[in-house]
Amino acid sequence: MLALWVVLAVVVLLVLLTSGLLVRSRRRGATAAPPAPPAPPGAPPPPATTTTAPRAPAAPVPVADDQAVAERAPEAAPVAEPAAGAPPALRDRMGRTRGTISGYLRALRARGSVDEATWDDLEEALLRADVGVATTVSLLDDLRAKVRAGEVKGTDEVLESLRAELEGSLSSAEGSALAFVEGATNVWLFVGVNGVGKTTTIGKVARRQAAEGRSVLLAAGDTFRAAAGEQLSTWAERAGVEIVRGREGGDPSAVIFDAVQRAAARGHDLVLADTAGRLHTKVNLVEELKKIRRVAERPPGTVSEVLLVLDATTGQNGLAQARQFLEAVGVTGVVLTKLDGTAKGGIVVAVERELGLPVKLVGVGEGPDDLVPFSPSEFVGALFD
Ligand SMILES: Nc1nc2c(ncn2[C@@H]2O[C@H](COP(=O)(O)OP(=O)(O)O)[C@@H](O)[C@H]2O)c(=O)[nH]1
Ligand SMILES: [Mg+2]
Repeated sequence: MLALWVVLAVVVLLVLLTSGLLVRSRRRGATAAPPAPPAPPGAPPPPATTTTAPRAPAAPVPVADDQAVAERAPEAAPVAEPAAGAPPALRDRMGRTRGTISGYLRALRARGSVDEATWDDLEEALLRADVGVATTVSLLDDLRAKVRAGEVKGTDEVLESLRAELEGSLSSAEGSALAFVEGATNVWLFVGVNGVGKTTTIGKVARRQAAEGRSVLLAAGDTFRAAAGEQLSTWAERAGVEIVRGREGGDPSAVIFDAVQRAAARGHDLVLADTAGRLHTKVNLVEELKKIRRVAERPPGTVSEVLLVLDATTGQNGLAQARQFLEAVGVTGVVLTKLDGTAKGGIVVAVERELGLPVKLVGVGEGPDDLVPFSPSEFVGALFD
């Protein structure tokens, strides 16, 4: 009897042991990483990170105004993010603006005939998209005249004509690449009020320009806020480019001057200069920007772009702000940011027609690749299709 109990106990022990082992081995199987899926045919090789890394440090450059330039970073090669990817499609990021306009257009097409309600709806659609009163009135007056003259008939033709008119009024920007003088130390100045996206845009531009083979150096000309320098340093690291920074509250012109000298000495061909959007109340911002520009122009510096950064979500108010910068610093083009977050994308049209400036770049998100060259045909196509 005792022997039977012993045999039973051994059997139970064995069963328990083997089931425990099984459970453990199953668990191990479940936590192991699944095998990587095979790469799709024709997939690109993993991006190289070395293309955007800064050059090896050279001999130190004399600092022109040592009270202003307190820090330079990074001396050691930082680890850059993977090479810049393809920018997103403009139309995919314009969802809110497209939503505003397309409802009206669908209703108009369904009605077919052109009457007073057609003009009211068109006016409402354009105003809601923040094309602006002056531009809307002038666009629709031209269209009405064409309908009266019998040149344009029916809703489809009216919409086609409006589309052509809009595209035509934006054509100054089609293919307007950012200006760059070969063999020079180019400076691209970024100006605009606080919060519009200057620093973020510089980070995105740095990444793309570096990926295209230019040797980029960032100049932290917003010395008003300590956080602005930190933010630009982070972007410099992400893009794998050098940065010249100043002391908080230091002279921004001195930072730009030092950055240009350093770029020339080290063979960087493009300086992206950040500026403050607001200064200490005693200092006039426009006067400061004029000084920065003069300093940046001193040989070997060549200011080839002065980009006014505007926030699309501020709509018509942004235009009013913009005017104060225009003449003072000789703006060459506009970067319109946050087009992804607004239903008021029509501001692009107002910027071009009312400021007479080309929109060169459009910000469509907060990520490093969320910046696209502006294409009028793509923009207008996204509104109408
Ligand atoms: N959604 C969106 N946010 C943006 C874009 N560009 C900048 N921002 C955000 O806007 C805020 C202000 O940007 P910042 O570069 O600091 O503006 P700055 O004061 O002009 O330098 C930040 O939170 C950015 O992430 C854009 O194109 N889309
Ligand atoms: Mg900033």
